[in-house]
Amino acid sequence: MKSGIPLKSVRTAVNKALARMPVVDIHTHLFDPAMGNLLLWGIDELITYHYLVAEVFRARPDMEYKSFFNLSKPRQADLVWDELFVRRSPVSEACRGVLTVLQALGLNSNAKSLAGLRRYFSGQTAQGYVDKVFKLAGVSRVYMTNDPLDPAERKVWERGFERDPRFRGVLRLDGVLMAWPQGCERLQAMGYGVDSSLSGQTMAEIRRFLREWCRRLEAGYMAVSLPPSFRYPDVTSSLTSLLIKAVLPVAKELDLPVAMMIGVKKLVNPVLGLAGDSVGKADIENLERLANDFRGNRFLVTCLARENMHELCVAARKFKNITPFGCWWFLNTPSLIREITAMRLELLGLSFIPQHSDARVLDQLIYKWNHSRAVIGGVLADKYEDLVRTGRRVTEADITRDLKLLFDGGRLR
Ligand code: FIX
Ligand code: ZN
Repeated sequence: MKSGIPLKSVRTAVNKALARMPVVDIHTHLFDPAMGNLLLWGIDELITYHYLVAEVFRARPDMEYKSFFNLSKPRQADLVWDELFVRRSPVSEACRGVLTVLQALGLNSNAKSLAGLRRYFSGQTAQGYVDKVFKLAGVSRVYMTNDPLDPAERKVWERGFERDPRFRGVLRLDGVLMAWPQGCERLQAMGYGVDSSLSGQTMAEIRRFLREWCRRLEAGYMAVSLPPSFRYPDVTSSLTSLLIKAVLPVAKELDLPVAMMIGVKKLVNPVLGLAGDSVGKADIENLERLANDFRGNRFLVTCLARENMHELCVAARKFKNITPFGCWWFLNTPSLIREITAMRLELLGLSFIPQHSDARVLDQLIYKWNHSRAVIGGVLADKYEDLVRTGRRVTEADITRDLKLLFDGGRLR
């Protein structure tokens, strides 16, 4: 019988095991490198990330939105670097993230300008850089966010390309579900016989759309982001009908989970673009009703409001078909990852997916996972130390087994 790890060595053992554990990143906005410029990478993309755009306007409240967005991307990056990284200490999580990436690449975190850093990135190729970043981040595969209603992306899928198995498809449905009947016109343009009345014929065509694109993407799941006002059932909303007559039946048929990302208020400040979205508390009772009514469906759920994360844990204790995942967006900060992960371990044991990166720029995988590993490793070590204090024997094999449960993407294909 393998002897257990002594209490004083537990923390080291956990962090070593987590550093060795390749993670499956179940939600990103990255694209297979074969999809060309859809995959964002490099210093200018890193510095103009919408998280930093929101912060630069706080640093420069005098600056007109137009005057920033009219700049070219490199000029925007120069301004953000100067304001957030040179003229003050880059203490925010998004700023620290950039420095973690530079350090991992052996680059200068104290550079006064981006010129030197740009030389490094101009020497990289997308394919080579994917290999390097996945290795540095300890990531084995990522799930993309694919939207066939986006003409630029659809063109690439229709042209076809050799898939990189590390980039898995996900059918994102906001364009269909959240913008009906605009979604209707776009589906018509793709050749689906739908009409805005949500007739039986329309539902059949939407199910055809879902099947065809889940197959083309080899989708690991379908996903939608929902506002805090999400209601189920809501006979007045097209969303409820589309969910119960199209999405959930097809998801069950294809044995695919449906990811629900709940609590985003889109474009509260539209001039900020992607940086203009906000958060609101949702009523988790609606999710409980949906999980209850559709027990044959699997739901991957994350909430944007801190307050909702506790309710989500409890809802998952009541409905085994709910899997909480990730510390999404405004919750993806060390203090909140720590709080949420501890709460989940204490209420759900190991039956959740602790984190996703939401990376929009390839390089971000390095810091999002470096930072999350450090925090989640710390919380896990607390839990294992508590176990050892009870006399429970904890071995390295136990820890590795448990980490696989948490980080290998659950039952996703
Ligand atoms: O809906 C989503 O997938 C969100 O993650 C994004 O819309 C958001 O812009 C983001 O990048 C959050 O990290
Ligand atoms: Zn996202």
